[in-house]
Amino acid sequence: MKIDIVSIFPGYFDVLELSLLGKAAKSKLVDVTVHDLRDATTDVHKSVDDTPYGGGAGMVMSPEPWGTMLDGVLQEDSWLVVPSPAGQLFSQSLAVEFSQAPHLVFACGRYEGIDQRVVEHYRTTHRVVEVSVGDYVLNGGEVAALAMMEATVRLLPGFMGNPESLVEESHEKGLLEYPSFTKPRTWRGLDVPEVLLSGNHDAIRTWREEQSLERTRQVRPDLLED
Ligand code: JEK
Repeated sequence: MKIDIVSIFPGYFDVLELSLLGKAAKSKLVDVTVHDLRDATTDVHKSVDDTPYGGGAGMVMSPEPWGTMLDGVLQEDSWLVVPSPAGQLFSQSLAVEFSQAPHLVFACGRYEGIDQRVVEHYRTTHRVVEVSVGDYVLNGGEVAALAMMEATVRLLPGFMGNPESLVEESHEKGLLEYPSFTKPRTWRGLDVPEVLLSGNHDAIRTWREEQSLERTRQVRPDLLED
């Protein structure tokens, strides 16, 4: 999979070298290129923003550098992903869809976001997705893009040789995960639940299912509706 990222803070993505994503890159599973939006500006000040039509606080990213940059980066088969607090909520199912795309382009805005005509324009030629990573406000799209990339790349066949846990994830189907334990058996007076030491795999499976269900009831009852 090829991933291109456009941002005025390309340094944000230096962490990709250290992360699991870096390992995926070294194993040729993904090929990530980061672009500085300011390289697509034409004025001496390399300006990328302007005041909003209609008034209001803050600045809006100008469409011109985005158009220049994206015309160069987008291919026929690219999906354009635009992190936005007003986007559809990112989810595991969207991560699965992204993992099946040949080319993802992340357009990371700053300030109050990108002139909406950029999305409107590329919708006529490409699959464009405006996505939010949660109901809170970030300062830009970079951290959101990192989260979406990590969720996507770990699903690629061959990533970290981990098909087993992916099968398990698809079994859990919308419930929170059960708690995990490792050695020692007793830590600061706290014991590992007896059933996990029993060797009774039916009992362990049942206990884990109950734990998942109970945790979901307590913390995320919305996941249990219907
Ligand atoms: C992309 C710029 C910053 C900050 C104004 C007024 C209520 C805020 C844009 N889950 C997510 N949260 N935030 C983002 C995100 C934030 C971004 C950009 C993504 C580009 N910003 C910013 C304030 C406002 N709004 C109405 C909400 C707009 C995000 C994702 N993905």
